[in-house]
Parts: sequence; structure tokens; C-alpha cells
Amino acid sequence: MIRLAIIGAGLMGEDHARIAARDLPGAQVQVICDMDRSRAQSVADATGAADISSEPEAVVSRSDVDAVIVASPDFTHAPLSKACIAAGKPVLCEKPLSQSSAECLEVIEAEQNSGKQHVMLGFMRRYDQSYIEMRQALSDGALGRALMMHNFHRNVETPAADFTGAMAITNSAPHEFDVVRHVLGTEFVSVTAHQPRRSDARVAPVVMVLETADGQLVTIEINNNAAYGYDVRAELVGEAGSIAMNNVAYTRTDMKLASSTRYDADWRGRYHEAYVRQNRDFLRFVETGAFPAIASDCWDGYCAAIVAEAGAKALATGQKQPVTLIPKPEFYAARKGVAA
Ligand code: ISE
Repeated sequence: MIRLAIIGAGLMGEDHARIAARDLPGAQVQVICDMDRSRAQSVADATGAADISSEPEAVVSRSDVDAVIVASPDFTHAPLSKACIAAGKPVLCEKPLSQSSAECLEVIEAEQNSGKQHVMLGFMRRYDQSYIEMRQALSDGALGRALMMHNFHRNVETPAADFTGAMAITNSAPHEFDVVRHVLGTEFVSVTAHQPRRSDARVAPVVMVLETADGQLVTIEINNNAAYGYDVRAELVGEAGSIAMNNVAYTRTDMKLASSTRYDADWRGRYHEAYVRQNRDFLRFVETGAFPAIASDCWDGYCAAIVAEAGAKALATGQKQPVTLIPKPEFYAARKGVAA
């Protein structure tokens, strides 16, 4: 039985704890850690966790903890990933690894110095069936060479009052930055960013146009105040055809001369299956030591941070910004993975 510590008992920590308790055979929720002990206790009660704590660094080192899921606030992700590396504990770290590319490089250095991969990053879209089928269609050759990819990422409303257009790029868009790299198998080389003007004080959408190293164009719309529902769309356009995401709705209601389907309120419903697949792959990683073939790692976290930093600068300056990566370390070049 793999004994898991889950650090952070907020929205994502609670979701990971529920998945671990209900959908991860071979896993046991050992500790729920949160600065708010009552919130930790509430999640522990709901998921049968053996213990609670409010000391994340101590939890990582516990002898009754085999692996860690980090779902605490973004600024804790890199330090806690480094603590897990130092303790020799595999860690599934929620995105982002860090909003600072420099801090991502600190984690990369720590992981390389440890001699083996410890950090699996929680860009769960890679486990979503839509993107899996897009990537497969491209690698099968059916679409011909990829030309463009169009992406829409819409939330009902911004998660916090101080949310900004730049945060749409640094907080929400990293999902697209990562999954588009993964589907196309390339890197971004430039980004421009634009915003329309809303009639109210809410954060307006951000529209980005990115170029890839292989001459493709990628558009990404992030709209954190879409109002109507949680709605993610993508279309991959090749020289011989295209493949688009179908909205995942299990039912359609026909009534009073109308037909309707429902949107999820947020990502947890839409991507539940992807989280379960991702977390099962993490468990296999803990059990076998073989890094999953399609999972995100620290290098992917660094790439997402670099693109986000360039995107935020493009929005602030109104100018196209280059996306410049360091050379990819050999340590991350060869995937020692197993099929997902
Ligand atoms: C948020 O930042 C996330 O990480 C969620 O996974 C994503 O679905 C949501 O749209 C983002 O705003």
C-alpha cells in the first residue's frame, strides 16, 4: 500500500484526497496537511486519512509517508518539491512548478543533483482523452503536418477579486502552454497578447498568438469571466485535415421545443477522468520508479513558466516577445517511462 501525504486541503487538495481514497487502488491517504488544521481534519474525516498536520516540511520526511501530493498555494510548490527531492520522496506537484522560471531551474538543479526524477507535475490535460486522440491523430499521419492549433479556455468567473489579465496568462494558460507543446511535439519561439475591452470592471479575456519552432501558429483565448460555464475547446489543424475537441456531455435534455446540454461549473468535473488517470500513473511511478511516458516533469514546468513570463510581458508592452529556453538538459531528454 502506498501511503500518501496530501499537502493543501483546499479545492485541489480535497479533490486529490477524494481521488486517492476512491479511485486509486493501492493508495492510502496517510496525512492531510494544511495550515488550517480544522480544514485538514475535515478532509481527513471525509477521506479516512490516518492523521493531519500543519507542518509540510515535517510531513515530507515522515517514515510513514511514501509519496507526496502538493496542492498547497502556488508559491509553496517549488520549495516543497525541493524538500521532497531532498527526502527522496516522489511528488506529484500541482501546476505551476513555479511562476518564476528561475525558481523552476532551482528545482531542476536539485533533481539533477539527486540523480533521479522525483517530480511529476500536475498538467493533467495530457491525460484527457481529447488531447490523447489529437496527439495520436497527428502521430498517425492522418492530419498531415500540423499547421495551427486553436485553443479556448473559459471559466465561469475569476477565482479571486485581485485576478488580473496577466494572471490569466500565468495561472490559467499554462495548461495550454503545456498540452500544446505535448500534442505538437515542439517548443514556442514567440508570443503576442491582446485584450478586448469589457463594458464592466471584470477581467477581460486574453488572446495570445504564439509561433512554434516548426513554423506553426497557435492561438489561445483565456476568458476567466465567460459567465455561461466551464468550457475548454481545441482544434488541431493539419495540412490534410483537422481534429477538434467535442464538448464532453453525457446527456442532452430535450424539452419544450428546446434541446440543451450542461456545462461543468469548473475543471474538476470536466477533467475528473484525466486527474484519475494522472494520479494512477503517479502511483505506478512511485511503485516502479519508471517515470510515466506522457507525464509532465520539471523541464515542462520550466517551459510553461518561460512562456508565461514572455506572455505577461507581451501583454504589458503590446509587443511580440521571444520565448527563449535554455538548452534541454540530457537528464530530461530520454523518457524512461512506461505507457500511460
Ligand atoms: C486554473 O488555474 C487551473 O489550474 C485549472 O486546472 C484550470 O482548469 C482553470 O481553468 C484555471 O483557471
